[in-house]
Amino acid sequence: MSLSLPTVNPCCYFPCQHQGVCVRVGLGGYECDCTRTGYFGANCTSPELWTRLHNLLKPSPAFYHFVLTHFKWFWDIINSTFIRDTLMRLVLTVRANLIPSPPTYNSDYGYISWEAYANVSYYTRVLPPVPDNCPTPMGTKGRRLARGGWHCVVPGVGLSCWSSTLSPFPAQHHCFPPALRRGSGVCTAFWSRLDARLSRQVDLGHLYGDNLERQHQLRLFRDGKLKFQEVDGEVYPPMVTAAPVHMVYPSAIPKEKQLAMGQEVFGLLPGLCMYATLWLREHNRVCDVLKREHPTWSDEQLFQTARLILIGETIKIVIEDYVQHLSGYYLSLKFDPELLFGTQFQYRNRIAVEFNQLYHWHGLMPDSFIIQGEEYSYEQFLYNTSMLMDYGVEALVESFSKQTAGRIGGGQTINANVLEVAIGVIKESRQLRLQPFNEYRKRFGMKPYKSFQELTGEEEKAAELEELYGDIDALEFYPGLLLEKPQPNGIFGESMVEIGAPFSLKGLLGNPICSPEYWKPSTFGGATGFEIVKTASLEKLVCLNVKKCPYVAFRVPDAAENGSPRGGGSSTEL
Ligand code: ISF
Repeated sequence: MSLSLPTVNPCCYFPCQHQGVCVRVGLGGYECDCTRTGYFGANCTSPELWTRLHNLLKPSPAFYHFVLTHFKWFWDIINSTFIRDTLMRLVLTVRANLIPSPPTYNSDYGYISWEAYANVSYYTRVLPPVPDNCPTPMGTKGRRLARGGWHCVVPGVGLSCWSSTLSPFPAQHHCFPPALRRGSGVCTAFWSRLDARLSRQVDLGHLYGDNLERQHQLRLFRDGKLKFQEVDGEVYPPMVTAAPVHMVYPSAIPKEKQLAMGQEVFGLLPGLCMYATLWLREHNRVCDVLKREHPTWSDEQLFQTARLILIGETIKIVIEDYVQHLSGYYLSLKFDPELLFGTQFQYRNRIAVEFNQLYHWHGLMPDSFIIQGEEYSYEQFLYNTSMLMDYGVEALVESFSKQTAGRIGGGQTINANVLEVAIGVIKESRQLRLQPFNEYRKRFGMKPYKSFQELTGEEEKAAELEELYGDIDALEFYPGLLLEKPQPNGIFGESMVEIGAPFSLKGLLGNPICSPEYWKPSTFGGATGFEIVKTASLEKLVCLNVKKCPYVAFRVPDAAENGSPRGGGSSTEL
């Protein structure tokens, strides 16, 4: 590589391919460490023999995505054979192998260090930061100064597609590491508290709180149950006056109207309060089941065992309902930790900056919320404290299940009310010096895009992006994910799946309950509890906890009838 300026860090060029590690040597030199990459040569570009063979046989992501989302008759057969297990094992191992475990870098350490390993208050990261003092913000490519005005490049029209508004809520983290440099912020999702500092696991912190003091305030200390209140014969989370925990609400809302939930920001959206209510009812229901079987058990043992059961249920639902829906696959996904028992798999997890960035799916939020035919604006919906109990869980579940969500891929409009969040993600990525989108494409086994046209599949946005970035290799991570052309009938592009799936699956199966030591009936209070975990579903979560079972799905009913988006017809653009 010719380097005219001896002061430029050669690693700014990202010279090392195939996961080779770039190390600066001497004044202007570098070395690529190609150990165990399957490649050799100065830049790890020459494949070893078996790598060459492997590459020849390896199907492209586009190919297997096509196969997995077409030929329903074929998959209907596969799903009833042992091949389903074999494929699921393959999916899990191939995806999990893309995540470094133990974790490697963080935003302060672009090289392996004990500090980065041991300091769990940081998000980890898969790719090290762009080195300091590179010629351009993205290394050596693109413009010297990133231009502002992000809303200009998240254009596009209309909402579309087939996800119900029941699905955005899981993806809402609502929390954004404020001005915390180096991304050590706290983040929460419906199914996992994405908190790099604490458990880094699906631990249902949104239900139980993220520390013992909060948990104790939320507990009834009777029969393992959580505190609750009854309104019109229905169970809801208690008010803050009865369970004194800090909740984030506008100051105008008095404590008597604030619901107390494990996650302090859940008051923001009635959809989150609805999920909190469902899981609260489920916890107390499971406690009743356990108490019947184990009348001698203490409150503590009932509580702890119920919590493990709920964690198991959550993972089951996330894989077999939520990810199944997002993937659009005809292969029937399976949550079965035993699939991994014969393989090498590490039961640990740490949340990565990249996962946190990628999971800001605010594009799924609709423009307004239709509850029982009544339209609510964001202003009426956010921090609406009466909606949950006025309508009840059934009506909310049914309404969210039937309303079409927005779309993520293809640069669709992000609703103005959540646009600030998207802008915040990009600002954070700059502060954290995230590597370019194309470097992530390569890291996760995809070919880098050669042009903006190839990325977006059209001309107009491509030209706009060309103007802004100057070079496809300078495109940033999050904008790349949002602007990539969606896969046929999908809600997002190839990269979101190829990069998101490894983080997602590693986080789900890396849970201790999936380890051989934990995954047995006794952990869950016996065969009954184990069975609850193994047979959990979104529908059961709802229907066992309401009086009249509503329509419940991550998929809007229309799309289900059309067979869209799983192959066949094209998705409906509204
Ligand atoms: S991405 C995602 C779920 C959560 C995130 I973040 C998916 O889109 C996803 C899609 C497919 C699969 C997994 C996750 C499947 C199982 C696969 O690994 O291909």
